[in-house]
Amino acid sequence: MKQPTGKHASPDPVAQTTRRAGGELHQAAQGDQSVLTTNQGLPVSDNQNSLRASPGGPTLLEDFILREKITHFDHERIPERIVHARGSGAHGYFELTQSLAAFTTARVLTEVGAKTPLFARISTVAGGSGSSDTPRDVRGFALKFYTPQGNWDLVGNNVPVFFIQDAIKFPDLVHAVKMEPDRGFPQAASAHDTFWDFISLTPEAMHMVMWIMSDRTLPRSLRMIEGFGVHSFRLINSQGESTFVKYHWRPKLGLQSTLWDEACAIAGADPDFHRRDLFEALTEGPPVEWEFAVQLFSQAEADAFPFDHLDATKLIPEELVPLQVIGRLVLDRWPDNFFAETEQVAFCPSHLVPGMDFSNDPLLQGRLFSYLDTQLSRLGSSNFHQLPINAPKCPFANQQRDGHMQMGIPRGRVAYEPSSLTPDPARESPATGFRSANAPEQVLGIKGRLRQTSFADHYSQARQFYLSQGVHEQAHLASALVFELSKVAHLHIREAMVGHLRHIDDDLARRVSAGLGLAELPEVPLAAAPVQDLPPSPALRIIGKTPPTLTGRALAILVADGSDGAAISKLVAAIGKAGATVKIVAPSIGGVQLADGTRLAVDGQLAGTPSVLFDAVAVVLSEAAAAQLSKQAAAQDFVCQAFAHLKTIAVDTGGRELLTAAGVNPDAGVIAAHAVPAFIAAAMTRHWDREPSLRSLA
Ligand code: HDE
Repeated sequence: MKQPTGKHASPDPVAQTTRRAGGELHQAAQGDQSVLTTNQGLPVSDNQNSLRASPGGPTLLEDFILREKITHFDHERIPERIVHARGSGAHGYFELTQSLAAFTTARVLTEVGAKTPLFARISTVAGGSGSSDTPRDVRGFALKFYTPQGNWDLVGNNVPVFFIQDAIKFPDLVHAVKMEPDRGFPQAASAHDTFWDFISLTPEAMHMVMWIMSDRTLPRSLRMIEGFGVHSFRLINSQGESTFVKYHWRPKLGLQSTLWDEACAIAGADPDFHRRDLFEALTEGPPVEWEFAVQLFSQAEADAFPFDHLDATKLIPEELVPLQVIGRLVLDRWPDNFFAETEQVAFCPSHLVPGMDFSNDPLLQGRLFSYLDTQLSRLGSSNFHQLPINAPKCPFANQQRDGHMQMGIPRGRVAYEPSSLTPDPARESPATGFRSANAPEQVLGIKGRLRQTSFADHYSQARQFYLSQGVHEQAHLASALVFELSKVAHLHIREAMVGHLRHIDDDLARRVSAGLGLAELPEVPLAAAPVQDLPPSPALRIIGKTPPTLTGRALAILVADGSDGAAISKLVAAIGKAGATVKIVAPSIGGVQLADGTRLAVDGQLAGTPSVLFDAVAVVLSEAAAAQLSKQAAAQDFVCQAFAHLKTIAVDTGGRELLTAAGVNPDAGVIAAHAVPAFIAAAMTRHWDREPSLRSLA
């Protein structure tokens, strides 16, 4: 008989014993699962009434079925993530289209055509797990690739830079942005004193400030954000040579954001806006896709950059090191269970595979410690890798044993290595195992709490970002700063921030100063390094970067009793053909009776389905309905807000009447409902030229 080996031959020890297809835990290990049981498999006869001493008497302690059920319920929650608590997950795969074999031995990056399964979690940062989806915030974009050589976690964000240069400042940053500890608010908002106090005293954050005040932090959909690995990593080839790499992923649906007041209104209308959008897209629509790209560069090239690429407050402009698209990242399946998968997934930047390595970025180095540590407290056991969502899908074997909630049953007497007592023990593999890069660097020096002088330039890339933006995006950024700093009670913090802006762009500083009503422009603070004039990088914009499209967007048609069914049908068909979804909105969810007497089903009731939830709207109303709706605030808001958010509006005669009642002066973005192709073409983008007439852009 073959000796047991101590190897965990199964990629998923849980699967062998308790998991059935679909990832669902057995309630009863075998047989008829239609019978309700306790966790011990005991069939339950009555799940409605607890065991009482008499009909009106006390409940008996003996009722172990009640106690098991309540006890399990009492322990259902685990600590939420200290940051990125609110997130949505999705399954998918990565398909390599261009081999990086010259640079790495990692199979996930060398086997063209191979589909590597992955799990993605996209999150906000500051808010708790129950906060809304659309605050102004960075989005985390974490990827777990289940590669044949082990799990590779690429734990990125939708912004390519970060607030700080050294991990030791991270707890301060997070404490500053989270709700203030004495009052417990604000939730999911950076617009408060402690955040801006910390930032105003942290000049290295200024580049990130430009990004978070831009529309990048107001995504229209999680399907329409970019992803960045942020740090420089290393790839190692079969000769042991190392190349630096930055990872990028770009949405096939294009980059798109909302406006600030639109994002605020969405939070009220649908706090789950992004989660619902992703859920609906993955359960009803085609898979969602990103182009996966890399920037590759050598140490010699890095030495010539006008900044230090190991400083996570810096990016490498695409114009300097072009992006090479090497694959497709596809999300195609909503998780079966939110807790088991999205909540329990545990990403760690230290999870990489042979052929990859870290760089000396001091922020990254700190992250290598933090994530494993946080999973231990969040998931409560060093066996968190055994959870189905975290377990590698390749074989894994070692002599680590025991611990809380050990779910496998390791066999045999040997739990050490090397051993002679097993014929087939798991051994290290010098040929295929992970090796740290043999990078051409000598780590010699005097130990100390150090920061390189090459990390001293805090303003040049902030200036480059601001000056790269178009006129509308610059205005949004200035308005965002005015909004946020207006929520700061302490004048000296507002002034200090405007002082920093003077290094970035004097016009920006003036606009924000005027918006805040400061008596005079504050002093310019000392800069640790001269501010460089770097060439603008158009790739940093949103507007204009994405070709106009309706694919993946959502439109609404506002109708009521007496609406023209033929006009509605033509619009619905054309919207569908353009790749967008369409929802019928009406005063009542019970449906409407069209002019021809037929009934039309309705997707949303007007008061609960405002136009902020859509990319463009059409209003098709009989004159009688228009007269009635013209007196309704919800109907007026529907068109007013669509107009204010620069959306295309199609109207028939009744719809035009509603516009007039709402005080909307039609412009080129208001199209006749019968001019369907013109409506579809116009709906593919916002009407930016409308904006100056609607809001004073600080
Ligand atoms: Fe994180 N970060 N982080 N972070 N981070 C966490 O890990 C941390 C940083 C990012 O969907 C925590 O599992 C430190 C940069 C994402 O589960 C924690 C530092 C970037 C997620 C942690 C950083 C990120 C996290 C909290 C500075 C972009 C959510 C819960 C050295 C490249 C992952 C957890 C998910 C989560 C620590 C900075 C991205 C506490 C110490 C830079 C997407 O471990």
